[in-house]
Amino acid sequence: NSAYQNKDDYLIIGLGKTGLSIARFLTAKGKPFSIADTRVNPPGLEAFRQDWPDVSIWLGPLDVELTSSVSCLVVSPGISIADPAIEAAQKLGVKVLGDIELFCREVDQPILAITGSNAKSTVTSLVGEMATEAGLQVGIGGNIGVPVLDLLTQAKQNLYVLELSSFQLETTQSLNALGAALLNISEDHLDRYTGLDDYIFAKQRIYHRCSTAIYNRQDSNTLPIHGLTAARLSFGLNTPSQENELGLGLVDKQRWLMKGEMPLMPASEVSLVGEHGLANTLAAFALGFAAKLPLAAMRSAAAKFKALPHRCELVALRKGIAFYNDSKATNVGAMLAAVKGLATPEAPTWLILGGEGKGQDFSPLKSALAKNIAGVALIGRDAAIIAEHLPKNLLQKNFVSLPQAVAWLVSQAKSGEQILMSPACASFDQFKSFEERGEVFAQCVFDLPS
Ligand code: UMA
Ligand code: ADP
Repeated sequence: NSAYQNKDDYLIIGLGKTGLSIARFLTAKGKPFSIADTRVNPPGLEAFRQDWPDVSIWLGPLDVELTSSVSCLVVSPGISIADPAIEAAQKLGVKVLGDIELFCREVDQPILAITGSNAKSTVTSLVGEMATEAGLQVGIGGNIGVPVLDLLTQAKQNLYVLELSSFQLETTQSLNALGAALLNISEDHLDRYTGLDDYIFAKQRIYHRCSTAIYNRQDSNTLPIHGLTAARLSFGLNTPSQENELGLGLVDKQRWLMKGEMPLMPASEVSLVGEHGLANTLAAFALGFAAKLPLAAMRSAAAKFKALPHRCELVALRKGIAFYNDSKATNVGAMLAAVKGLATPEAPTWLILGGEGKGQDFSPLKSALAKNIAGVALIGRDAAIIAEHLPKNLLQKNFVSLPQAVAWLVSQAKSGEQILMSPACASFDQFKSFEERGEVFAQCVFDLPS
């Protein structure tokens, strides 16, 4: 661990995707750096050693002598800035920032920024398509999977659309977004926060010095507490009562997306499914208005947009049964939105729930699943915990594997009904990732006799 004695300007913390992108950025800038990771064998280690054979690497628990030996720590989102060695260095005057901060200091182009407990990737991609449709060169990145500093190596963009996690926002001071949206708040990541308020406070940082703050008027936790001088736009599924509200209204007895009294597009033409799909589309419109995108471009993108894989994605219709893959619903909030959005008296829904429950509170299931749910197949480690919170007379059964659960549901469901996998849990107890869980589900559906 030769990094111990280093006098370099920057110490990158984290040898994952973000850490590697920071190393590339600092190299291009000619800034000296070293790198650390609390893990003994982080994923980016080999790649790093190959590209930077002479840069010192610190592996294992952080140490204050290391973190205070530099003038600046650039911290990856996976590691908490509450780590004692990071906190202590900060108290000694070492600057602590993240890749988003470095990016914001570097670009002059406007930024649209999106955070929330759920629907971030969907809204980010849809806004990106709206701007592309408007003829802009758009850079899309952040928590969605492309480290923001890697966007700087692409051709010059006119606009950046960034998905930001609470972790990324904690280390960002200079976002100054043209439009900043906090979509919704539900319990998540509480292992990294002292409580829900602390998590909300981190999310609220998105509004800092923004030009337009975009919030969900049906979720009071999203109401801006920063950026109070910013213009405001709100979205919600109720009818807008003023010009800076987006919502739903009636035009010739048809439901339309509206901004104040201005009709935007018929709800029936929106491609995202469910009521939550309409909410997400309204949020994307609000961001588009903040960037002054032409209405026609926003409308056309909202009509054409294809659901991202594993997000309430219609896999197939078989024997009149619609199969939805919502494997990305790794928390209760996401699952409740999917159920509320898709299950109706006309389309009773069979649900697949379960996996790694992350200690979440499942008590909201009792009332939320009391209507429009035909039955539940439970899978995974925390199936028994979830079972305790299901409505008493709801048909339910436990399965050791996802394919067995699908087979049972297929034997139960009738034409006109839906089968929705929206597990409300992480997948790691049975699968490599939520993507793999979604693929297994889709394969079961494709394997059904047509
Ligand atoms: N880790 C350590 N020690 C370290 C550094 C990291 O144990 O010193 C662990 C973390 O606990 C984490 C893992 O390593 O489990 C990855 O952390 P990282 O910061 O190296 O992650 P990256 O590979 O750089 O990916 C990050 C985001 N990951 C996290 O915030 C955990 C990616 O979001 C993001 O796409 C990427 O940067 C580009 O911006 C993923 C994510 O899960 C999708 N995000 C969370 C979410 O959406 O719920 C917030
Ligand atoms: P994120 O990037 O925030 O994880 P995604 O767009 O990947 O968001 O969607 C994740 C999950 O959130 C999906 O499974 C979907 O069912 C759920 N979801 C979609 N829209 C909403 C919404 N408006 N409110 C709550 N949950 C939602």
